[in-house]
Amino acid sequence: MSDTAETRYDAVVVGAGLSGLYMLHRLRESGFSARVFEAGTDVGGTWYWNRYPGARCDIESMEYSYSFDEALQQEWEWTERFAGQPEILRYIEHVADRFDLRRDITFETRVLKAAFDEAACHWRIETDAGETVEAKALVMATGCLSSANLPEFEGRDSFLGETYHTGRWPHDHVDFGGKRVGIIGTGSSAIQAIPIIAAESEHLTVFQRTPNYSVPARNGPLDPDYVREVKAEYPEFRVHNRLMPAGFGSKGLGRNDVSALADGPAVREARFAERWEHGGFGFLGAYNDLLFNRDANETAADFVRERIRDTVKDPEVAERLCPDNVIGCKRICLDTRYFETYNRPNVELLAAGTHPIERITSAGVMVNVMNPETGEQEGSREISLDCIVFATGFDAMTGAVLSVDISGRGGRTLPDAWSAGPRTYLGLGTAGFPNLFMITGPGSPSVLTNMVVAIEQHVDWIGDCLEYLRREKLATIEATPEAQDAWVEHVNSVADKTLMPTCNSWYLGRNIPGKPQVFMPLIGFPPYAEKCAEVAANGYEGFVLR
Ligand code: N01
Repeated sequence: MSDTAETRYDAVVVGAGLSGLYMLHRLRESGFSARVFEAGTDVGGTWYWNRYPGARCDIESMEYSYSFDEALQQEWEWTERFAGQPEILRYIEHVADRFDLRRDITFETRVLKAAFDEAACHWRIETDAGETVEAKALVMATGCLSSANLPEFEGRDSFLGETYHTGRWPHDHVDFGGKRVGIIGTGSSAIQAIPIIAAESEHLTVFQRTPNYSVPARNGPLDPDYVREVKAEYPEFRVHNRLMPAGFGSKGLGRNDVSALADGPAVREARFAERWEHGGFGFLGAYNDLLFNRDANETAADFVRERIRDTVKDPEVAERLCPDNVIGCKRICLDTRYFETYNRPNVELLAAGTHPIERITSAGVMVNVMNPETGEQEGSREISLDCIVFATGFDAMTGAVLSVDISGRGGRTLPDAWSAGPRTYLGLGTAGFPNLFMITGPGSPSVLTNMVVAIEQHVDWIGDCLEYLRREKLATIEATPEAQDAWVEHVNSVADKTLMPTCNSWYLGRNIPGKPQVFMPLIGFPPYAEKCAEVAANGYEGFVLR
């Protein structure tokens, strides 16, 4: 085993997205040696891979950015209320340049394997470039939505046309002009891509398994007065956002702290309409019980269904687009003229109720044609296509972590430790895997929070923890099984008080056949951040330090 400065690091970080980049910066600031491995050719993570037409953030740009450096947040000029992918990527590249981060990042290199060496108390990490390095700490900055889900449709690989996955979009421009395009899926990615692909292509067929709720983003140029106002007190603005349940929105419409059932229909309609016009996630803040009470939830769901019926001219198509599940139990989508797109003559919606996908053929997609009254199959129809876009989402929250062959104490593998679903303490560590840290791991608020806020809180916690180990001359930190069991229980009990576990969402792993079904993110950022701070202040309570 080599012991050179080049191959031993205080920390190895996997991933150079928003979390890996800030982790590297923080490690350097604390005087640690660090190396980052990144599969892509450059920085950006989510915003590097998801270049599909229309890709845009659903958190406002003044909030979806780093707060750790005042000069950075003052100098960067966002142009739109919700930034598009190219602008976010430019921002991340700017951060990489500004803090000279690339020199410690090895691009186009995947970490294949990481094994904890108990005798030496370090991780041994192997890459697909044939390199092996050692590190005291291993930080998985692999993102929550980065392992693309490409379902095993029968005949998938026989299709002779072009295929794309929204989460693995090519870097070169994809020209849909004059082409017949099919898109599978109607989640956030599809809802953003569909209006643009419809406008560019000759014909677009949308294959919808489950209709989704979407509210208008109302994106537009940022108001310079608003930018000035935020920048005049950026640090305070960040503090206020961190105190919001999901880490954003302190200058928004806020949450109306009454039950939806306390207002009569006319007042309720006006409240929902105000938020619908305002645009963005604030819609679900119209009342305080929309995610807790089924009847309250139904009032918001009804409002959105009515807007779909107002917008889509063909009543049958409108009905196919109306979801009947709980609004907000899947991540709500933000759109720009999504439902309007179904009024175009070159767009067809095939819903699984009447036209489920049977298989993919060399020429397109074969659907079964079902009788809507009897549910009996009446025949099949082949949709001829030049391109298929898979907007089929991700193996969320665990997919990327588990794609690395990680083994901890006694050679136990992570897939074995997580065979019944992910088990973590605070979403930061997992029992049996010393000095393994996850940024925005399962069991932390992560995807239910403004991701940049969640990332900064985790990176700072990990940075402080590594400084503590160094100061106290400790070799390892590891979650205790008891603290972990109690934490998993806590995450589930918080979710069970809400309507969020009630549908087939990726929060529960239900989008991936065979994946254990566990509600993975923790609801509520501020109490979580407080708990993490308390754990650290109490000498890392719930962890064993050796
Ligand atoms: O993925 P999804 P996504 N046969 O899993 C369908 C974030 N994000 O990439 O609902 C047929 O939501 C699936 O159908 P169903 C955001 O957090 C943010 O769109 O499972 N269909 C669904 O319609 C988001 O939630 C932004 O029945 C199949 C779709 O594919 C998350 O990323 C933008 C299928 C997948 O939807 C994921 O969004 C984009 C099958 N076998 C993404 N398998 C913004 O910031 C799956 N589907 C705005």
